[in-house]
Amino acid sequence: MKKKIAVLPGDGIGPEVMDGALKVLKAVGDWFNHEFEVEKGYIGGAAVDQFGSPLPAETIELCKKSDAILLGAVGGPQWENLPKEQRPEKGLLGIRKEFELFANLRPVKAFDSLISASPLKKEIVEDVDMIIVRELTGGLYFGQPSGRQGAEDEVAVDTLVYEKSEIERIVHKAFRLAQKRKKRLTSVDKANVLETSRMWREIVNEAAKEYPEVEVEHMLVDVAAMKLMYQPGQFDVMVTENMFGDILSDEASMITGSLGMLPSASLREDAFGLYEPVHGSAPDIAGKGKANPLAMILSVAMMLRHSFGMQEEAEMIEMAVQEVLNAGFRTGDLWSGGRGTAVGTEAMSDLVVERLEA
Ligand code: GGG
Repeated sequence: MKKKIAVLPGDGIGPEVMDGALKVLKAVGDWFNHEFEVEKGYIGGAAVDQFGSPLPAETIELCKKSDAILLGAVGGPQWENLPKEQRPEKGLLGIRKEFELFANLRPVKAFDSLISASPLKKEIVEDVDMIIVRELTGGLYFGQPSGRQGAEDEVAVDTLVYEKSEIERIVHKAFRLAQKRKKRLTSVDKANVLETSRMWREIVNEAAKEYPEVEVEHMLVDVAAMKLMYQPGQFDVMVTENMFGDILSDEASMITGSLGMLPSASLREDAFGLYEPVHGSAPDIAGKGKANPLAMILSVAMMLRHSFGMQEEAEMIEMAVQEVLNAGFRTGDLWSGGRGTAVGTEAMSDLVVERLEA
């Protein structure tokens, strides 16, 4: 099979973890005789430096002629004081909006050999196999007005807006996913305070009539945050709005041992998608060869499965990652001393590639 992939390494540790992921992609392509044509583009701070914009037209064009997008990370202190429209994060938000990638799937499951790496108790972590479905193109991240107001900019405004259709499409996506899994859906909101959440609940209740086999519960976001730390095994599919999903998935990453383990897929209704690690650009370790490449590598597996229908290829990557972890190799974020072997970004990626080639 022949596929074209837009590769946007971005900033900070993005390029390092992307290098490892591309080696993995090549190894899978060679094994299965697929032709993965990759073309690199700019996004985030790197794009600001090159083109003066965090999402240049060249990048949008590249993505339009591709079958999927792989993205590393965006952001860094050197761009923090730029005007809002030029900040690296605007590139990421912009690409999600441009391609209507409204559903961000973030699976949370600890690899067996990492259960002890989680700060949570073993018996809490071992049952977890959940997926967070985060709405990605609405809510506080995009609502208008947004910015400073008042004669002296003494008021800061962010607006939380959701249109019915935006909630409907993410809720139905989550129900369909729940149908294929354990048929349990937790909808997370703040309906005791927010109007958008009240509408969210109404829409979930209405949609639920079309999926009678799916058991639905509503949960306030504060309760969900607490339950993720002491009863995460009760969740299967969790659907929530943009900001809550961002926060809850970082929290849930602790179940897997590290934020460096969490991949994600940003999808719409067709096969096209953007795949990126949940983690950001980690400027404190950028360029030091310390970053964990596994979330980026596992994002490649998600791309193969969701965008290209390559189930066997995706499983082969996940198995290779499992074997490397079982053999005791750990990047710094997973390393707590004791037995095992501490490795850096490149070595970890090469170990996965070795397993794929074996
Ligand atoms: N790979 C994800 C990344 O770069 N995240 C940085 C960031 O700005 N994220 C905002 C968001 O995901 O909403």
